[in-house]
Amino acid sequence: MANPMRTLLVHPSTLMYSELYLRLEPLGLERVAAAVRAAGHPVAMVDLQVYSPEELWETFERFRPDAVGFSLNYLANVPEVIDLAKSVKARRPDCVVFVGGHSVSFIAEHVLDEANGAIDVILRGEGELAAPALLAAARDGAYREVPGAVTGDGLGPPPKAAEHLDDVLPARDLGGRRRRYFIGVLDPAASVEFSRGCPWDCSFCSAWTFYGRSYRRLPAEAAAEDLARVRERGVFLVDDVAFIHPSDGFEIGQAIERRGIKKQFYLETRCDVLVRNEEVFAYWRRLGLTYMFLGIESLTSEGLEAYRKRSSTDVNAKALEVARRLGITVAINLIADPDWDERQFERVRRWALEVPEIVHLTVQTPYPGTETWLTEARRLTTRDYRLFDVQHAVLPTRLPLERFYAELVTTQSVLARKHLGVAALSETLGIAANHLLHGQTNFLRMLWKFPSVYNAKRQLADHYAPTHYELPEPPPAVSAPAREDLYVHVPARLARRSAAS
Ligand code: B12
Ligand code: SF4
Repeated sequence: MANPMRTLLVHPSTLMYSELYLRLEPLGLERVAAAVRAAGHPVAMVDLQVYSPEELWETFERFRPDAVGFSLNYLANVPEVIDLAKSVKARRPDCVVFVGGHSVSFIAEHVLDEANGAIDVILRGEGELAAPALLAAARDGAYREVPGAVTGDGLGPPPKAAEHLDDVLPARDLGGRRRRYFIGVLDPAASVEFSRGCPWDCSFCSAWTFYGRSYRRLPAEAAAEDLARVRERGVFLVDDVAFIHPSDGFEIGQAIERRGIKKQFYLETRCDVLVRNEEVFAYWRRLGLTYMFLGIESLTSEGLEAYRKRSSTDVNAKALEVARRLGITVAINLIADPDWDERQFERVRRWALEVPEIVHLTVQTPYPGTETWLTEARRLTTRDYRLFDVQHAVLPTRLPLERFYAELVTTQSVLARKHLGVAALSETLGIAANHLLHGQTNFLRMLWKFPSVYNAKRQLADHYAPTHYELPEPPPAVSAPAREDLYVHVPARLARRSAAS
């Protein structure tokens, strides 16, 4: 390699309100790190979820990078990343600063402007091909030739998706402090990706717009190879929707069995997929599938319709029956509509106490890259990035905001008490004691932190904190948004059509 670029990759710190339940390894950044390393560049990585800012700057001085790349999957992390980029430039103005990840891909030009010269390039879309291409171009500053690049001088060619997900496997060796990663009782937990993308098109979600409604998966042997490299017994599967095709689950499962790999798995899937493909989930139950997220989102048909969930309340109920029959612990997500009053919160509380599942409540939030950003964002009451974390209301609430948060927090604590309260206490303490024996305190800390994190006054006060960076002005509201405008990776069919015209 003629011009190796010493590259430091950085993940921002944990989101305040989710830190309670999880802290997961930065898998996307580890995949980018592997691709950069495979291209011959020396790489270091710092995850601010588990390292302090002081430790980041120590690594910066010791490693002396030529380039620093930040991961920006979550909108709420935008202010932190812009400030870090400014600190890098203040320390070393000639260092190339680049940023990539899910959320930043939808608002690249705006973030570039807000950073006021501290960010040289934003790479939209997947990073495995883009990051090495950027580093190859960096010495000459020829960023405009890099797929997905957005610079002060304009846009590069469209982003390119990796053809084979197994060309690189995540550089898990670069992180350190892996015992700090956990999700609920899976403590510690590693993250693994078997497939990428989602063919559905829910109106509140940007997973499908990012990947252009595509779906790819790792070959079974590569998936098993990656899993074999993971030391932790707990494994969180980051796939948008696990086992859409039963054959995917069976082939990967058999490859895992052949290697004698034994893990405890946590995954996320859709209710209709679980009902349709029960046999593959039953098989995975035998392989160690213990926990599952199901996005139910709404308890009413109108709600499901509005979110274009393409599922029904019947199918959702059946999915819960299937999971119960299989003995899989389910965490359900419901979306709290800012239009809710006390009655709807009460209805959710009653329902949640009737079902054995863990219930999470998140607040409906129009993110750039979603259809709701185009239909709802005009009504935003704030553009403060830090409030776009699905725990704050950024749309007008029917109840006075203070009352809305009081209801939200009451509901969150009812839901939490149900699982951490008297009935669940003996089981919870058993799990906690077992973790302590193994020196794992992440889960135990979570048990005590709840009241300080979920606090209606604190949530309200967040709205009055000084704002230094804001989301872009939303575009004029439309009732039927053009999908082509939303995609980061444009679906092949649309790309062919626009090339032909
Ligand atoms: C798995 C997942 C989770 C998991 C684990 C999250 C974690 N911390 O690891 C769980 C279920 C726990 C979770 C929780 C939440 N999530 Co989530 N999650 C995802 C999901 C489905 C996949 C992410 C993933 O790991 N992908 C696999 C890896 C390999 O891809 P990747 O990280 O995107 O990295 C690639 C690119 O982004 C890029 N890239 C990434 N970093 C960098 C850096 C550089 C320098 C470059 C060049 C490129 C680059 O290259 C990588 C390789 O191609 C995404 C949807 C999606 N499909 O992206 C939502 C998503 C990211 N989550 C979302 C949300 C809202 C949340 C929550 C806030 C929800 C909540 N209930 O509170 C929490 C917050 C979690 C937290 N950080 O504290 C939103 C983000 C919205 C936003 N605009 O901010 C998304 C987009 C889903 C959606 N609704 O549309 N999440
Ligand atoms: S919410 Fe789930 S099913 Fe719907 S588009 Fe997003 S990833 Fe796909």
